[in-house]
Amino acid sequence: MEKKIIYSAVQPSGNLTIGNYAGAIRNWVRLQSEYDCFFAIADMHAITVRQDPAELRRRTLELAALYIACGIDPEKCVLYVQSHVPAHAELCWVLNTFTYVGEASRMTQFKDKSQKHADNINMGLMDYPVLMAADILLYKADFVPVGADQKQHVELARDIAMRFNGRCGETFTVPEPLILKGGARIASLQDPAHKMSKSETENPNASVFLSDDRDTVLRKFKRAVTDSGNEVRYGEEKPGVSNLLNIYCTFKGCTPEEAEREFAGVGYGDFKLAVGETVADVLAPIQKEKARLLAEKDELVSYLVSGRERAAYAARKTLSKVYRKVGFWKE
Ligand code: ATP
Ligand code: LTN
Repeated sequence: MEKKIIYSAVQPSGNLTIGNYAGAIRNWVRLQSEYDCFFAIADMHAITVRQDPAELRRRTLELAALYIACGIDPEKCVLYVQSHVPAHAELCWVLNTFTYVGEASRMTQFKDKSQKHADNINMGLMDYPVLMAADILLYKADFVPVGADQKQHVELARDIAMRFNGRCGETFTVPEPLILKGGARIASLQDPAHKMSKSETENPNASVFLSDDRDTVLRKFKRAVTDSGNEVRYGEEKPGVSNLLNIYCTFKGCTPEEAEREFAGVGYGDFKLAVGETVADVLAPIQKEKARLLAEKDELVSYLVSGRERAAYAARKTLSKVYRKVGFWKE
């Protein structure tokens, strides 16, 4: 039986946080044996917010190394850089004509980012989910594993696919978001009402980065906000502690009940230390492998070149079909 197809991507727009790991990459590693997977580095999405060119280049390679260090097997999966495959921009243009301005402007991320970058509300920011739909639809993805914040974009991709199929005939697979339980939303350590984000740089203690050394990880958890009371348990009135428990379970691989039992009678200080140590233990081997891959670049580059070729082949097939369906002439 043919394997179902998975597609996902992360933008090289900042240092990855444990939120990106828990909500995205960690889950991909588990999916790669069961599905045919395409994992991209979404550099075209990243430039919707101003980037320093040299930094973007550096981060792109770093993200590729990180994918592999986290356990993505570049021989099993297609791991590639989005801008290396021109079909993304080409399909995006066609899909733009199947997307309403009203739909795009209702996207939560567009509204958030417009507020955050009020001096640069560019067309790309609004077109972001259409480019994302192009990513997904080019590879006929059945499932798109993402954190809860991206669900709305995958739903728009579904709507665009159905609209195109309805008008031009069966062309695209209609994708489904795959929101995995646990780690789907890791909140900021300083404000549990907001998600932990890699572009949050104002408060240095809000996000734990995958590149943070042990001391930094422990310090950030030590400073994490907790709640009133002194019991370590889940509860709506305990958003800070619940977030820390969530992180603990994700990194330890245990259930919420097991974690609550383990920390019964333990004070906030010791609890935060235990969470920090657990996270730091998981990060250490990832950091070591990432450093090795970046030091011996040839291996990394060869994975990305092979990924580009495999991705371009699959994408070209879909794009040719779309061009035919919309009526573009070809000799
Ligand atoms: P930015 O701050 O640049 O918008 P981000 O940190 O929100 O970035 P993205 O590149 O938008 O990260 O997301 C990459 C993947 O990580 C997505 O699948 C997203 O859902 C997931 N993700 C991001 N932040 C979190 C989080 N705090 N908890 C769980 N998953 C997350
Ligand atoms: N917008 C996504 C990254 C992304 C993506 C995709 C995710 C770009 N293209 C296609 C899934 C499928 C993000 O910021 N997380």
